[in-house]
Amino acid sequence: MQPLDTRSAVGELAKDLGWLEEYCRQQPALAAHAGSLRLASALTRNVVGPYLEDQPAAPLHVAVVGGAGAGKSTVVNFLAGSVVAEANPQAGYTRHPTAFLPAGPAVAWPSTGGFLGPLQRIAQEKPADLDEDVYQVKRLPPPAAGRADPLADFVIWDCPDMTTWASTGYVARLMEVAALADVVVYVASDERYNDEVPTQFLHLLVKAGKAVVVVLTKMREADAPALVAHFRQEILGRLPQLPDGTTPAVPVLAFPQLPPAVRSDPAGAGAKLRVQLVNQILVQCESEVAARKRTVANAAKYLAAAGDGLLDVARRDLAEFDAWKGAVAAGKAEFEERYRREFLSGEQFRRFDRYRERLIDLLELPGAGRMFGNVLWVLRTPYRFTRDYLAKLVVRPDVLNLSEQAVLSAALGGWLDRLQAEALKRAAGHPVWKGIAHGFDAGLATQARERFQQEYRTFELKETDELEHAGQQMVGAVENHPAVLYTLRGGKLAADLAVVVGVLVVTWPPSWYHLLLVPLGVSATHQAAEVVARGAAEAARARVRSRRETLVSSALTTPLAAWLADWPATGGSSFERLQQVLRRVPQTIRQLEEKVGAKVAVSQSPPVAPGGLFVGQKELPIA
Ligand SMILES: Nc1nc2c(ncn2[C@@H]2O[C@H](COP(=O)(O)OP(=O)(O)O)[C@@H](O)[C@H]2O)c(=O)[nH]1
Ligand SMILES: [Mg+2]
Repeated sequence: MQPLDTRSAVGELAKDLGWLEEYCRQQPALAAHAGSLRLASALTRNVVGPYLEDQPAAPLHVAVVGGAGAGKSTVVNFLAGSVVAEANPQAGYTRHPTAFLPAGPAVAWPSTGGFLGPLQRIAQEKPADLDEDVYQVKRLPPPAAGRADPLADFVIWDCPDMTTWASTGYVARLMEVAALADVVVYVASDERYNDEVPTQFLHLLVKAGKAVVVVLTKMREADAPALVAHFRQEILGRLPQLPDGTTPAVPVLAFPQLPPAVRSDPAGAGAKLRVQLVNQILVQCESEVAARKRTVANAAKYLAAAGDGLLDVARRDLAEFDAWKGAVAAGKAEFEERYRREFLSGEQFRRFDRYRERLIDLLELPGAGRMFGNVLWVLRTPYRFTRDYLAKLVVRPDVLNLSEQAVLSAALGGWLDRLQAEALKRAAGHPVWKGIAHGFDAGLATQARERFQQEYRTFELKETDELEHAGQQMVGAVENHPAVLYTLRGGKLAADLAVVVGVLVVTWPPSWYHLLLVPLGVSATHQAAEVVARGAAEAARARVRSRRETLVSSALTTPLAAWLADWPATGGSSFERLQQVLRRVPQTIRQLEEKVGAKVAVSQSPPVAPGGLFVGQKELPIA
């Protein structure tokens, strides 16, 4: 794979996961799922992408996360060694992440597309409650003379609170930074250490293979060991296994109630705690390259393992969409069947009789022949009377055939009622159906009827056209083909003459009653011509019926069914997109996982930079 392929694979995966995230956000019940989708796309963009594009490992990232008022900003200050983050008693105060860069040479930021998603870097200092898709960057003051900064190669992130999955804004921002992190410091206070949402978030981070350090805050000093033990058992005890089957080791530190003097002087009065915390981070990061490699490898493993679960919603929704489409299609078939049964089968298309009569007229001789024809016409008078009399006896009065429009609108009513009933029945089972049931409450059926009405107008024009066309075609087949016309006329004339001559020859010399055979004979030839014309009319009628069936389907039911089927998917193309996402995401994840695996394997033993990054820094001098 060329670098460009990597880039487009990363971009595509991130885009697909991002689309699915947006899609899930439309269903409030899926907020947490949307959050994990955001984490997945952010892992792709912020970790996998830069690694595969050979971005340098430095700086590593530490993200401080946790519930509202847990003490995150306070912990950030301990990591930084000075009071740099706004600690604020107001819950939910921090709305966007802030990155604290180490003092010293400028820190290189990855230059890959999609890094940190929509988050824009803001240059000016802003209060932490600015609720926009931004992140702030602040530079740490240089450490006091004679002291080294133990986290000189780390960016420390202060993050928005994790209190609810329902926020689209700051949860997404939090996920961007959490995904980026090589080490996550999870902060929980003694009174809220087992809150559900932060705990779910913690579990998610561990599943994603993040190195996590837990800091428990604000307990009484004497209660610290018990709380730590309790937390290990209750919260960490329920941690899921890692993708490789092991249970993650998560160190837990206690930051008991700190007097303001300690909080305001983390490098001095608070140094003991600071050393413990920094050491926990450093032991997770043997070297930059190794730490980043672990972050990336775990991210790829997580994506591969979680990919299926991440797509669950899509798969389920697609199945429900398919069920809805099935119901729409079944309704369409029923509609068409009803139209066939209640209208088409009984419809005579009377207009056709006119064309049939014209066809028979065409067979009459023009010009001088008309005289002969008139004679025959007179001769056939008794036949005509008898025929019309018999026809009256035989033909049943027209069965009351419902008008086409009445049948269509009844069939439409049936179709919509059935769909509504189905939606109501299944509404409790799945949001797709619930949405449809709501739609019916809000006038979906009326909308459908209006659309149908519009389509019906076009249909009406087309059906009149088609009927005329079929009739004219039938007559035209004779009228416009002189050869056919003269053959038929000639044939009929020949038959009539043959009858007359035949009667005369056979009965010569004819007596008056023999002559009666002449009108009988010419009536018979005429009857034969009528039978043929009737047959032609019937064939044309059958063609019109089948054409009409096609027309109902193409002009009325197919467009309406398409509209109904797509209705639950706002925008109209969600089915296709869901299908595409389902097909593409597992493939792309596999490709990227392979690529990460190969790259990690190649650089298995990285040379440690001279004067290794953390050498001699594992133990901080306690002031
Ligand atoms: N009494 C006491 N207050 C603390 C301690 N740690 C943090 N606080 C206060 O708790 C509030 C929330 O802390 P902060 O670090 O801003 O939490 P965040 O919302 O998670 O960033 C602030 O008013 C802090 O001053 C502590 O150990 N003891
Ligand atoms: Mg804070």
